[in-house]
Amino acid sequence: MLQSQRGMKVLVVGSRCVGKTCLIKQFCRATYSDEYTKTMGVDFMEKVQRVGSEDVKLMLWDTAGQEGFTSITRSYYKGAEAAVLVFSTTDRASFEALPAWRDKVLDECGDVAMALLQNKVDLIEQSAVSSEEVEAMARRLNLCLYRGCVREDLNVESVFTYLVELADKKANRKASKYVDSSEKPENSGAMTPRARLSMSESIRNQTQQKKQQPKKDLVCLLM
Ligand SMILES: Nc1nc2c(ncn2[C@@H]2O[C@H](COP(=O)(O)OP(=O)(O)OP(=O)(O)O)[C@@H](O)[C@H]2O)c(=O)[nH]1
Ligand SMILES: [Mg+2]
Repeated sequence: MLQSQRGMKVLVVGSRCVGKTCLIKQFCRATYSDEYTKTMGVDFMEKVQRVGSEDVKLMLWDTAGQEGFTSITRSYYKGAEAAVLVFSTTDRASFEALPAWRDKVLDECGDVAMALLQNKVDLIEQSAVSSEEVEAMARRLNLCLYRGCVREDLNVESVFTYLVELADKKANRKASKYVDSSEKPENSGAMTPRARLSMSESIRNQTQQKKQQPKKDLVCLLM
């Protein structure tokens, strides 16, 4: 029997020349080039990724960092369930722009799964930001930080796997809230068996999620 495959739209955002297009090409096609061709407008690629026991079709949306966060159209962000915020080790401005990119995603998509990717760690000798600053930024934005290198394919797949798992957790949390509010019988102290079942499932999910949730101020540093 044919099973429908789950799709997930993931945004790749960040300033110009930080490696967004390379990241997507490395992940989807296992190719990399040192040549820089700036992205014009918006582009996207797909990849089916196994996460746990499920295949998820990731649709990775790429855009021109040069356009900045003001001019990018709403349609680019519409329906996204996750976003990776990329900056470059050698470009301080791309690091300082992170809060604005995070706010743009929040404004357009709401509280979707997000992660920070510090790219080009192969150029750490020419770093424009200290590791303390980067960790402080991740803490401030309350986002998981990946230090990666698209060129060497370091932490490319893991950042996307993390995002899918986080997006799932967020979706489960939303679903359990919905079940809670819709299944409780109105004007009655008694509960239907279905409502009771949903309720206990919801409580079980929430307890499990609490156990899995990192502490608020925790920065996951993944090398
Ligand atoms: N040293 C090094 N260079 C990288 C790495 N990742 C990407 N680059 C280089 O950085 C430059 C910019 O990469 P792109 O992927 O085109 O950057 P972008 O963020 O898509 O840029 P825009 O499309 O202008 O927004 C290219 O010359 C890449 O080869 C990396 O991990 N290490
Ligand atoms: Mg690009």
